Amino acid sequence: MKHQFLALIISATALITHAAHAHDYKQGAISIAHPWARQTAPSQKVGGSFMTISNSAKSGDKLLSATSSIAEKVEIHTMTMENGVMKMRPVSGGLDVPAGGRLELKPGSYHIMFIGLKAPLKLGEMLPLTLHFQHAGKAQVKIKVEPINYGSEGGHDHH
Ligand SMILES: [Cu+2]
Repeated sequence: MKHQFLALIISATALITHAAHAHDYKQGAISIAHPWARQTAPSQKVGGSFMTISNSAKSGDKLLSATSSIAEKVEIHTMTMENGVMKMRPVSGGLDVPAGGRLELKPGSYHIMFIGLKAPLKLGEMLPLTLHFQHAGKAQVKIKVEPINYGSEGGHDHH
């Protein structure tokens, strides 16, 4: 009984904390929830960004590409297992955002990759990113820079 009560308090606190720093964007039928990136070391020239993209339309959409002024190049990456090693590579043809469904960009899976960062990503910064959708068009979002261990589940080894 006591444990249940404690669990309730903890999950309520987690909800409030999440709501407090969540930020969401909308473009047509597409919603983008809490786009974020991990802070980077000064010598680090690459970084990844993650978010949840939902589609309230009756037909599917596609995330075709992304652009940002913070890096020389922005790519959409997938991670695959090759000979027991996780490797990432650019996706071809974009990523599906199913009708009434969602696309999750998260560590160890699909992500937006910044190649040739012009400056280190600093904790708390809000950085510009434009997402290009096949049907919804361009969505301008701000990526929030989170701590290095944020959203951690398995390493994301950047080459
Ligand atoms: Cu990558």
